Amino acid sequence: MSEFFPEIGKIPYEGKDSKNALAFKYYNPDEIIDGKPMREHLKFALSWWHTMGGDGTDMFGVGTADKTWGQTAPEARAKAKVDAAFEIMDKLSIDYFCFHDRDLSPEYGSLAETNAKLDEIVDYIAEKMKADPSKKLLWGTAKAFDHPRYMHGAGTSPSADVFAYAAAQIKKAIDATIKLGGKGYVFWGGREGYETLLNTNYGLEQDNMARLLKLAVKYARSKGYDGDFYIEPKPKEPTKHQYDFDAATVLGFLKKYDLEKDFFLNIEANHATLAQHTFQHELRVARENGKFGSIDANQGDPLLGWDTDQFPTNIYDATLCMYEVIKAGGFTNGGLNFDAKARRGSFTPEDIFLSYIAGMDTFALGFKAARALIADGRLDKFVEDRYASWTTGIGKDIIDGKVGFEELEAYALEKGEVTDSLSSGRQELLEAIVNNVLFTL
Ligand code: XLS
Ligand code: CA
Ligand code: CA
Repeated sequence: MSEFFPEIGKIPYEGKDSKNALAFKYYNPDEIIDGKPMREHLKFALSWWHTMGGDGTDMFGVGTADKTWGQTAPEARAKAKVDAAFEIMDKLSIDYFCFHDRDLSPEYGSLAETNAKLDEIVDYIAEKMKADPSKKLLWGTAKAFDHPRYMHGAGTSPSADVFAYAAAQIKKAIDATIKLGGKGYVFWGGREGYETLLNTNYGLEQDNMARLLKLAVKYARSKGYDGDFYIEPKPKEPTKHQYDFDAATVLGFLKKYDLEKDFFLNIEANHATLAQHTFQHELRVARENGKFGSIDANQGDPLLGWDTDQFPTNIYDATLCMYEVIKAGGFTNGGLNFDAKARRGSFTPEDIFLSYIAGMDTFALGFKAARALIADGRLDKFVEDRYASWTTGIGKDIIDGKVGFEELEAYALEKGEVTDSLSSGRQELLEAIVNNVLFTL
């Protein structure tokens, strides 16, 4: 089979002194760290939608990059996409991919025809995976938001017919995920939200969303699926108010509807910042609640209030992200999906590789920096000392449930003013320690 990128070979790891644009400076896939190769710690994934389909189209202009893969007929293009994707993954040493059903194969005249054509592509991918078992599916999902039928939502549509259609589509996407051995299935809100409460039955929409998720779990488990389900929080865009606003909102939803057993969170960096949180905040909320699942690695632009899905190049954020991942015990079923696209002006085939190299090197460096921060120990020690009052005396009694308000009042009356029990939060020192560790790597 002829190559799509004959001018680009397998991207080598050349180390930080290399000036070769088409080489990794920090990502050394086979470097063994704590007994396993870096590729298994990071579990990088290619996003089918941006990489294989995203041509730079935006609200102000047509595409700038050619993502036709040399084919005009949809069936042939879908197959060529598979071949090109496997070539990209291979050349970049990426082991995983993620898809929406309609990224793999578009809609045709009827649902039955669309499903049949999707089956053909899924079979084709399964064959490729059989020939090269190093390529794996990280997660699958359904594009239940782009067609006009989903203009008012899918699971939260006012139309029960639309709900049924979405369920049928998701059923098929779950089948594809299972067939390709995926260990994750993502629900990102899409158009599950509202534009105005004046026309919205908020309570029914939330109940129906939960109904859809329960039906999905029931179906997938009945087919032997033992992977995770993820919800991917996002506060806005496309709707003004997305129901899965942020990690904390989703946790409340999962609890209310008794969905905690099956669902974890897929945290996207750009969605965190749109919710006015840091990426690390969202990861911390997920981890502290035992719900850390997977990551969509990208970054937004602090000057823009929309989802720019840029390739991540911010080492500081990547470091604090990997710090949370390591503290969460690393990835199990999840991984690092590059839900990211090269800028519209970065339109050449080579830019696909250059942007992934930038993102992968950023996370490899972030991983090493996070490990160094933990090994350095100063941050952890500081936090431990800061909360030392909870390990003995009255703090321990509170935690052990040994005291009530009366005892606490007696303690406070006896103790007198307590301002002196506080010590400095030392934020500047801690930020300097992070810099110190980062720049001595
Ligand atoms: C959009 C989301 C989407 C999900 C998958 O903002 O990031 O791409 O990751 O549906
Ligand atoms: Ca995403
Ligand atoms: Ca996004």
